[in-house]
Amino acid sequence: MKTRKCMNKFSTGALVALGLSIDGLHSIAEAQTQQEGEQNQHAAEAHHHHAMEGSCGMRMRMDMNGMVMHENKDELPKDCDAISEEVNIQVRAGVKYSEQYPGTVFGFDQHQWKVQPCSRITVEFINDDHIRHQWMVHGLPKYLYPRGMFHIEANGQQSKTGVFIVPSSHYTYLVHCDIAQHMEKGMKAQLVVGNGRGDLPSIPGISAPKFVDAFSSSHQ
Ligand SMILES: [Cu+2]
Repeated sequence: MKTRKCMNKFSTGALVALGLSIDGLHSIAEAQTQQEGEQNQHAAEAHHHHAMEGSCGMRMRMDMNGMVMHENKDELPKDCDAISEEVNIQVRAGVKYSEQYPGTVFGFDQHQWKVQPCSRITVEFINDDHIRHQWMVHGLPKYLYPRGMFHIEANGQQSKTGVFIVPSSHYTYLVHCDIAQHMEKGMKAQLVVGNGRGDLPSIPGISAPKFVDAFSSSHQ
């Protein structure tokens, strides 16, 4: 299937390449602005620019604000008879949210969300920094979400909104930013569906790290 083949390209490393593509969109847009007033001889480039938005099929859309990947607004997980509840989540990302958690540099303004099984979740992801951040969920059923992932990425000081539906199982899903070192430095959270399945380690404000740093402040 063409769409799936396209999706499979988006490994973690490819996201960096995607970032470059987003930068590319900016430069194309700037180029188009400069060309305004000229004759329409650059229509081909305009068309090219348009084609880059959402060029990987219906499961991914991208523009200069960021992207949403593997969105699912209406396909029910097979273990759900209906949508149980509509959940709206607003998440902010930025270095300022790390301040209250020693040892972190990046952060979300919340690190845990609790929802009912089979809920449909609309996530508005707002990036307060000047760098890219992501809100990425792992462990979703792969027949609905390629590689079990739902992913929103917001470019610097932009926001992006996406929708997905969780299955009926009680489970604790990892949510993080996959940009290098952002999770390790605090951008780690959990989505608890139903009763969940225990807290994940190293969630700021929620759980202790699995392997605690053995630093000592005293000199001996
Ligand atoms: Cu980040």
